[in-house]
Amino acid sequence: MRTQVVIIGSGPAGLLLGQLLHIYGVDNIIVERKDRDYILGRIRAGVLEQGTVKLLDEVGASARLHREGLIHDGIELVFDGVRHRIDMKEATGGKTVTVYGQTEVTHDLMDARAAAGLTTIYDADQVTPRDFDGDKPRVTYVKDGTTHEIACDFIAGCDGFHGISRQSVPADAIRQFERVYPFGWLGVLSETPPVSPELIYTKHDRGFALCSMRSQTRSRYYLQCRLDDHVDNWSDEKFWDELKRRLDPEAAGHLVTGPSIEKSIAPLRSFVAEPMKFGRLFLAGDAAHIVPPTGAKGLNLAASDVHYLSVALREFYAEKSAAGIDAYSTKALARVWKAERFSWWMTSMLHHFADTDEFSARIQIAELTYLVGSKAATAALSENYVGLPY
Ligand code: FAS
Ligand code: PHB
Repeated sequence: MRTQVVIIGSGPAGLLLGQLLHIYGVDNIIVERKDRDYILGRIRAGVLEQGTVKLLDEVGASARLHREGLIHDGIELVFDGVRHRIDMKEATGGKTVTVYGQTEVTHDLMDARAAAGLTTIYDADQVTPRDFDGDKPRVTYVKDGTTHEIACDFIAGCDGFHGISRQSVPADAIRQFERVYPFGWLGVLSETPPVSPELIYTKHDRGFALCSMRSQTRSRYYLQCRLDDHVDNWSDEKFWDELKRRLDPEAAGHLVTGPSIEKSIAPLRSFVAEPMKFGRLFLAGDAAHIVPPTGAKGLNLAASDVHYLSVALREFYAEKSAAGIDAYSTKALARVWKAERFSWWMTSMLHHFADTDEFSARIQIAELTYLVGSKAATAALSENYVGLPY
């Protein structure tokens, strides 16, 4: 087989890149190790920046998003038992976010890809990017016991944090920056109405909590938990009781509980690999960087990466110019590090650090008190949360 770009990974980064390249007239094949249902079974992000929505508009995969997505003008912060609203729309001159699950984004992109008749190879084992340091890269994989090869011009590593692409880069060609946080997030999905119309981020001595949603009838909640914790330690009843203890009295009183339909624990880390280009291999999305989900940036960074990469590849084929692909890594990393900073800041401000001293605890409260009392600080949080310009 031969194509212009082989995309490794059928998550949001790979799927959105595939559609952008398609509308730009660049042929592409996606090679994915799991199957469609497994990918759609993963519950992850929930908040889309306006830039991400615009890219989904551009590839014609946003009709359901505009029907079912929830436009949010603000978020709420709770500390010392008091709730404070951050009016992001007012602070950014009209910008908002859309609450719409990553699972739905992935579903819509898969449907758009199928409608365009584009090739996705699922259940591909031993996917391996090869010869990307030359001008004849190729990708091999095993399916149904047979080894296959796809010759191409470029390889896009959109295979997530645990993927093969970053691991295929020689160790001396890549630098990695990481901070692992001493806690995780225990997430629950429930068919219950959201506790409040907007997201509530809570700082509490017992730990961080987040109240989010997927629709007016489906809610998503998170509790900061120990890294060595396990979902089996958390009955639904224990989860709801702990969530109520961390919320402000009004939210705790309004919380509608019910059976969990998904329960999982995710570790939190900040991670960046530099550069994001190695010859004819590009990294995009979680393959290149990870943010703690506190700032709702992970999925949105994947979108901006593939925006830069698709424009660069369109320029290569349409204008025979390598300027865009040569500049991709620098351009993407500039936005990545700003999102890393914001996600680290939100995480540091809102979580309980067991080893923290009294001084650090006071600084956290001072940070929050200043934030909700300052137009400038509110504007700074808001412009990062709704998404910095591309
Ligand atoms: P993905 O990991 O989504 O997709 C990579 C794809 O590559 C997968 O389908 C995988 O099967 C495939 N793959 C991997 N190795 C391969 C190989 N060797 N060969 C072929 N295919 C391979 N972000 C938020 O903003 N908010 C959240 O609340 C949030 N929660 C999260 C919870 C969890 C448990 C995780 C892991 C992430 C969470 N994220 C969250 C971040 C998440 O949304 C990512 O940013 C987003 O999935 C990034 O998309 P991709 O880069 O496409 O990577
Ligand atoms: C979610 O709805 O899953 C979500 C929302 C905001 C975050 C993290 C996760 O910061």
